[in-house]
Amino acid sequence: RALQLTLAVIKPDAVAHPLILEALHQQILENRFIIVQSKDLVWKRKDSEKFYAEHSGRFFYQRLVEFMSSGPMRAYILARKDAVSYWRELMGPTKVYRARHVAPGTLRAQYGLTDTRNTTHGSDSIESAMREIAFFFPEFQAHEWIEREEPFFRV
Ligand code: YYY
Ligand code: MG
Repeated sequence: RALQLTLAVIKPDAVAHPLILEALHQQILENRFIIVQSKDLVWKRKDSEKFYAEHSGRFFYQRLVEFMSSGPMRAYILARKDAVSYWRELMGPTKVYRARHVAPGTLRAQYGLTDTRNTTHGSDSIESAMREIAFFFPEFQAHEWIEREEPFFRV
């Protein structure tokens, strides 16, 4: 399909700094994503554990779970041509020091603080996007939205 949805999240480290939050939001607009829905929210530790269950047992899991439930974040359902891979490209590599070396213009390279406090999340596949959108926006009917909007979409 030409039109794709992805889940993007501005993590607590970036939301805590108004200018960085603003810069990231601006990047979404400049890269011609459609903001389908967005909301500010705070996770309980349980939400954090559930969302990152695939990483349980990894050495960084505890610090990740703690960080992601440490303060407000902003979640977006974004639509665009190739939304999933386009947003991942824009974010850059997971680890900020690596990002600064291999992809200096990316969001994580520019604004990331550490490998954990790395500013943003993005779904890594269409399947993850559907699951993660449902996690953050349980009322949203993703497939219906695409069916309805795609005929009007021009790349
Ligand atoms: O999908 P992405 O966020 O780029 O990376 P993942 O490998 O899925 O890891 C999820 C999340 O875990 C990452 O964004 C920060 C955190 N993390 C960490 O704190 N330390 C690491 N060495 C690797 C990942
Ligand atoms: Mg991931």
